[in-house]
Amino acid sequence: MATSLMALTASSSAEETIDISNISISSEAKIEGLERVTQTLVAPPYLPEHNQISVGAPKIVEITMVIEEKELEIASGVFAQAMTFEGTNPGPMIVVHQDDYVELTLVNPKTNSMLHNIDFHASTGALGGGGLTNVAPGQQVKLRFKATKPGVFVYHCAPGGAMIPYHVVTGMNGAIMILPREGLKDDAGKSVSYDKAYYIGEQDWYIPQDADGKFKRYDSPAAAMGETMEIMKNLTPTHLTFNGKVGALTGDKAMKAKVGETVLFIHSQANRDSRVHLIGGHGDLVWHGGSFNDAPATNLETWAVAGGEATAALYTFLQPGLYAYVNHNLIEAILLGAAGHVSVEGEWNNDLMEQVEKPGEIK
Ligand SMILES: [Cu+2]
Repeated sequence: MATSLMALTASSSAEETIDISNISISSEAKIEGLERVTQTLVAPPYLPEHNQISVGAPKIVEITMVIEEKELEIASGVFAQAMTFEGTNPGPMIVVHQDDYVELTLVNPKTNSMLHNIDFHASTGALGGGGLTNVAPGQQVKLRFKATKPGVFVYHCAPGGAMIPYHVVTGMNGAIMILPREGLKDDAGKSVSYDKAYYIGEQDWYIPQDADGKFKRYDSPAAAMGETMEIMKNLTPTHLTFNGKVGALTGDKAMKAKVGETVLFIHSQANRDSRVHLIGGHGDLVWHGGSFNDAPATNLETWAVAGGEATAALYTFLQPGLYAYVNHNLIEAILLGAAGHVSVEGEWNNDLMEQVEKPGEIK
């Protein structure tokens, strides 16, 4: 096993490493005198502490992410040999403002078995930083990129060859939000803000089954790889999760809001198309493809999330109760797991909806 793993990591590393020794540098980073701040990452669905409108000049935002290969229970009694940023699926949301610099230290502890890296869809430069961040177990690397485009964007591991889809669908992806310096604007260009924000990372999983249909459990990502790849090629996931486990955002783990509160929902899918629907609510403002420079669409019922992108939707809750937040392929939501809940407190408004007669005998 050790030999085949070495071969896999060695070949994937060789394919994707960028040789920058022959590239002449035309412009140095303009970071002289910029304030450095450290962002403490938190586990999804929460976002790190941040200002919606930037304060002062652009900053260098220092972030550390530790890669963790770990077994995750993705549904009751179903286990995946997952690969993660910071131990969670999805990885943590990063939040900065346009023109800030993101300075990421990526750590691959020696307890891991594989080579990893990170490709930021938000960044500009070959392979999104993937070629400059290859780290073997026991190494760390530091990458800085300028956040030039405002929006929400996926980041993911992409260590080369077949390892790219394997690392992405075993959990190694997340998202970054780059806010416009003056904050978000509605379709008419008027400033809007949110009372709270949630990050939902949708993940497709491909878990092999034994002859009796029981989901198999493996000792390491390398041991799981061959059979998992065979299931992956069918393009039919066995499980779809919001935030790493079927039911991670339902019941007492539901997202919470109050009547009158405006909530920003950021949804990412690094590999596969999805379609978000809030049952009982709407997307008041939806930034298609996550681009904050475009005017948001208004009053949508369902919004598409293409594989490899994040989207953002703003909704002000007007009624209390339990809202289901789903991938509106309802087979994927109900049978495979792509569903969460938003539990909303407050007073019911009969003007918007009322049960005029209770269920009773047909008259
Ligand atoms: Cu990886």
